[in-house]
Amino acid sequence: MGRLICLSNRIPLGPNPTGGLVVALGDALTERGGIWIGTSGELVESPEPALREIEDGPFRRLVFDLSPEEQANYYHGFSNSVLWPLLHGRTDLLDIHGEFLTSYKDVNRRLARMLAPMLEPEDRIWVHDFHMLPLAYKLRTLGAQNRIGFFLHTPFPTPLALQALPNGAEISQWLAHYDLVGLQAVRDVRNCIAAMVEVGGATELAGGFVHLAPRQTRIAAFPIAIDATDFARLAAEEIEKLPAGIRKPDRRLMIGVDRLDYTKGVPQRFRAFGEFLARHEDWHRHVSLIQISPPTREGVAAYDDIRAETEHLSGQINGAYAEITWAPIRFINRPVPRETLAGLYRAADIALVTPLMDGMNLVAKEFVAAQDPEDPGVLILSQFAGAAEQLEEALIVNPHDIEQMATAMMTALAMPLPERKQRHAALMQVLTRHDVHWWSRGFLTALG
Ligand code: GDG
Repeated sequence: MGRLICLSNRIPLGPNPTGGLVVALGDALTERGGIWIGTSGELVESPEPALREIEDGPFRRLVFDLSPEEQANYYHGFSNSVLWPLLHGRTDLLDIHGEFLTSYKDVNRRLARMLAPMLEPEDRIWVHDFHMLPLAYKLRTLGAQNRIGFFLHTPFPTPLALQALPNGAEISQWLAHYDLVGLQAVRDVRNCIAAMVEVGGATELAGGFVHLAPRQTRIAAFPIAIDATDFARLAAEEIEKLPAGIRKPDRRLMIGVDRLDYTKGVPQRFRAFGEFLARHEDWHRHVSLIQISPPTREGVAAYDDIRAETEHLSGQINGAYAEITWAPIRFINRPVPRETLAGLYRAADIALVTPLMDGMNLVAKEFVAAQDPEDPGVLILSQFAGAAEQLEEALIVNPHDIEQMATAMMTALAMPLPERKQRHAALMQVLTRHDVHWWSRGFLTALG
């Protein structure tokens, strides 16, 4: 069996890399002598046209540098200011410039040229996410015949949204050069096939295949997952280490954890909490919301806007309701260690996972896994998170409907223990049956 070669924009660095993808792919990479390839995180004026080995890890890792111009045009530009909003249906935020697309293609061509000479015929290639959509096309141009799979971590947009992109049809061409395109949810598979047919001129075949001459590609859903058993163990240990005062007998805790991104629906969540407080004066001092939102993609204008909006809203709600012994919202704009996060999930009574659009949303799964099965908290989950297709026993809400979300908060706070236990058991069964190993095995088996 050939090697597994994984590519993603960011790769886990350091001697003991962590993160969901490391758990998912680490075994396969170690067993098959695989390689993980991605950007180094370093900017240099003239990047070397060669991959550089990182020596000190459990599996081989190779990196390449970007230039400041590529960081601006390929990464912040086409990846984060065109593809990210497009894939989440936010065509109003598209920032289209010719030099963004040129740089995006150039970086992918350079990567393909560095990778192609290393390939052996039996190697399988697994490309992750929207930064590298054209990689298979570029590799095929250089003669690569390998099995190449692609997994998109975001949603796939509707054909109509895709038409907002001047090169919308080209996306279908790029996808058609993969043997397998994996998406998070069934809705994404439907959108992708429809877009390839309507915008790209492909033909739909039976069994999830599409034909775009001269190639045939399978499009299928592989909902990404977590190591639920391991996360449950971590949370049970870590709750004991939380600082005193986080849990109070007469105070319930809601939690939100999201990169500070406009797709995550944090303003809508704050408004709903404000609506809840306006409706339920008896709950003042007895419930608070911790919102952990590490900043991300700083320097892209839309991200500066979401930061200003959320700071304004949390300030407004705290200003209206806070008392000397209680503030309704603790809005934390810094990353929190993973262990603390696990303990906080377990300490929380309610998780608010209310994205306007999300590929999967792993926070929803982490919260469920972290709960005490004998006294579990309640998950309030947006219908627009990919996770909603699997986590049907959550309280499913429409994040645009502020009143409905405020009502769901009350329903969650009032939910009797037997119902909480029954919902949690059902959710946990989904997570243990479909864990992260099931996810990576499923994709690699389909690719093979
Ligand atoms: C993309 C897709 C898809 C967050 N804050 C902190 C922290 N986190 C961790 C969470 C979770 C991860 O980051 C976030 O994952 P999500 O899935 O919620 O969202 P994205 O970052 O947007 O990820 C998404 C995912 O890819 C996987 O395919 O589900 O739809 O958008 O693990 O716990 N971790 C730590 N400190 C923080 O402050 N340590």
